[in-house]
This record gives sequence, C-alpha cells and structure tokens, in this order.
Amino acid sequence: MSFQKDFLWGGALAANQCEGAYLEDGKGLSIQDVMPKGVAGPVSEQPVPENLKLIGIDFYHRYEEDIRLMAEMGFKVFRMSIAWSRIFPKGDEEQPNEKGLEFYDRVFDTCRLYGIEPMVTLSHYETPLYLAKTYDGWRSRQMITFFDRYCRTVFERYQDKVKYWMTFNEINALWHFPLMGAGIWTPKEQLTEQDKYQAAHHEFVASALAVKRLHDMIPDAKMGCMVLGALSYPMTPKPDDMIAMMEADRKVMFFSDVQTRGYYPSYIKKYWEKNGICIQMESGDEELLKNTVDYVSFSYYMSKCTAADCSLYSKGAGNLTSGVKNPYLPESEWGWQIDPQGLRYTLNYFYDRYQKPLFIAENGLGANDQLVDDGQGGYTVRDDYRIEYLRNHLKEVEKALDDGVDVMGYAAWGCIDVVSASTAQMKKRYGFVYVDRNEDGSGSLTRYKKKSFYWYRDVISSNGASL
Ligand code: BGP
Repeated sequence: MSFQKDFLWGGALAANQCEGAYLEDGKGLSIQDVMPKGVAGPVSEQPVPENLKLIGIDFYHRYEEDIRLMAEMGFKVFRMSIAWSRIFPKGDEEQPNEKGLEFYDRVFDTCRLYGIEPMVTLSHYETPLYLAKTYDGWRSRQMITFFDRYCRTVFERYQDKVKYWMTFNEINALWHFPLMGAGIWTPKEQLTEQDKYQAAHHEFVASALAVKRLHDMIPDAKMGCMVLGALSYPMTPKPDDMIAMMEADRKVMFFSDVQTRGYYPSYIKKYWEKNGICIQMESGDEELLKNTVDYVSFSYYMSKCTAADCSLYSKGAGNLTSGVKNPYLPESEWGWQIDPQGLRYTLNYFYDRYQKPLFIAENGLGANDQLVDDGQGGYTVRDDYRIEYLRNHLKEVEKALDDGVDVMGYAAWGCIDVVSASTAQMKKRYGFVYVDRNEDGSGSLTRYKKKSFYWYRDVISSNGASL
C-alpha cells in the first residue's frame, strides 16, 4: 500500500527556535529567552546575547520567504507553534496583545496563499517566563485558567484559518525537563514525583478543556496530543528485561493514555497508591478528561533499549534516553541511535493501543552540515546522509500503512535550520534549507537549498513513489 492521496506531507518548526524578535511588538519573555544553553545549561538572569534563540533564524521577519520555500517543496502541512508570550506577554493578563495576534494572521494567510495547512502547537517548550517565575508553571492550578484564556483567544481569532491543533509539545518531557516541558521554575532536583504528577494533572485538565473549547467553537477542527515517542526494546529476552521494558514504555504512554482514553489508567492509580502519591483533583476534573483528542501525534528520533539492571551494559546517549546502548544501531553525531524500523513499530504500537489517526509530528537527523560551492555560482549542502535517514524512515511509514495503520501525515523536524532545543546550538541542523548563522551568532541569515530540498520536493510530488 502506498501513501493515500491526501497524505499530509510537510515539516515542522517551533516559535522559540525560529522566530527571534524576542521583544518585538509587545512580546513578553518566555523561558527560552533565559535558557542560553538549552536543557543542559543554567538559566540566565536576563536574556544574554549568547542565546541564539533571541534572533533564531529571524522567521518573524522572513516568514514569507520561508513559507515560499516550503511551498516550493510542495508542503501540504506546516506544523508550527504560537509563542504564548506574543499573545499574552506575561501570561496572566485579561487582554491579548493585538500585535502578536496580527503576526500569526500574516503567517496563516501566507500558508493559505500557497495551499499549505497550518498545524499549530499551542505550547512548544515556551511558557511565558512570568508564569514560570510567579506560579511555578504547571505546578499551579491557576495555569489552567490562563491557558484556557489563551486557547479561547486564538481559537476565536483563527477559526477560519487553522484546522489542526495540538496542545503540549512532547508532554512527557515534563518528566525529564520540568522547566522546558512544563515551565516549572523550581530546580528539577527539588521536585518529587508527587509534584510532577500533580503538574501533569493540571496539563491534562487544561488539554481536555482545550479540546472541549475547540469542538464547541470550531466543530470541524481537530485537536491532537503530542508525545515524545521513544519506545524501548528489552536488552535481552530475560523476563525481567521485558518487565523493565513494559515499565519504561508506560512512562511514555501514560500521557497519551490519559489524553486519548479520557481517564487515568489502572496501572498509574496502583502506582500512586503504592508510592503514597495523592493527586488533588477538583470535582468535574474527571468528567472533563473525557474530552479526548481527535488524533495522536508524536516525535520520533530514536528507539530506546532497557534492562532490569542497566548497570550491566553501556549507557545509550541521546537527549532523553536513560536506557542502555543498543548494539545493533548506528548513532548520529550527537549519539542519537538511528532506527527506521522503530518508527514502523511505534506507529503500530500507538495504533493498536488507540485506534486513532496518527501524525508524525517530528522526525529527522541533526547534523553539522557544511555549506559548499554548488558549481553554479551558489552554495548548497550535499546532505546525502540526511536523505538516507529520511528515506529509510519514510519507507517504514509506508510499511506501517501496509500494516493497516492510519497515518495522516509526516512533518520533518526543523525543515529549515533552527536553533536546537536540547543544546541551543546552531550547528545541530535538520533542515532542507541551510540558514547562514554560526555558533557565535554571526551570519547573514541567508537561506540556501540543500540537496535534500530537491529530494523531498520529488518525494512529495510523486506522493512517495520516488522514495
Ligand atoms: C524535540 C523538540 C524539538 C526539536 C527536536 C530536536 O524534542 O520538540 O523542539 O528541537 O526535539 O531536538 P534538538 O533540537 O535538541 O536536536
């Protein structure tokens, strides 16, 4: 079976990694504006010039050119995020910032001009800084009210322009990066499991409320959830390793289980009971959770491998993998294990579990690309390694379709080079388009088409037949 006619081919960016213009037109600071080193490094008191995200790739001023490039590749969908702090600069105001709203009007209108469907993440690692500092982000129940106001504002404003939405990017990242994932200002080391589950509860309620609002306000619009889809293999067939795998996978699936089924699974209730975790819920919360998402999306960069006793094996690298190294898989320059078949497995796993349409919200290879002479007076990147990575993954998507999985579409991450989320570096690039910006912040910001640009254009125009 091949890709269906209306398969949503495209790419993804996030506001904090591409827009720049971090204080322009009334925007407030977001947590990213004080995270110059990404998840690994300390936050700064104030925005510092070393923080590459303050300028990003200047999408704020160059969106027309960037969307035109996407159109040239034939994109059907552009997954992007709205910077919450452009709409509500502090986060808890009553009235939105009109200038911020106008910016996204222009972006969506440009997408529509080219027949590209925008798909909008409401919160992609960019909680307004004020909410993080004042309320400790999603640890506070008040966040539900602020998020609801933000959602209602953008649903109302963009009801004729945006059909596909998703609530929280990689919602399970709360587990690993509480600040980036959930705007929690308290240092990670000081948080208990109770704190994290409570924050997750607030996000679940907010997400369900967003689903309800969207369906009430725009009946034919669709809301998705989004998880970091790194599932595990057992290191050996030892039953103990199998159980370790089951438990590791539940750490991922717990989030989409709640958002997709509309209730807390029994395994988590038991876990809370055994570990003295008591989640404070208000009356009406459980009823509200029944507003489940219309589709399920996930990012996929790697699979994981786990064992009951991880100390017996060498550790896997990669941003979120606490597991062990899988000896059968190659790695990217950043130690992320490359596993195209894992994508087929993940698609089948999610579909078996939920029977809802799936969207691959992110996938791609981060590499330190080199700009070279293209022999015709211009410049390019000969990124055959990226083409190979993407081709191998897309072939597995095709197999998953053949397995009977309902896959709506595929968004290549960082379709135009952006600042990396985990490292805050510019040299970890994913795009089909190279952006002239260097690690020290220098560069003209000029865009250059890489070899993969033409390859992806052909894949889309042949609807996957050229793979
Ligand atoms: C995901 C994030 C993205 C993105 C991607 C690649 O976790 O949702 O924002 O950046 O990973 O990660 P990185 O940029 O760290 O290579």
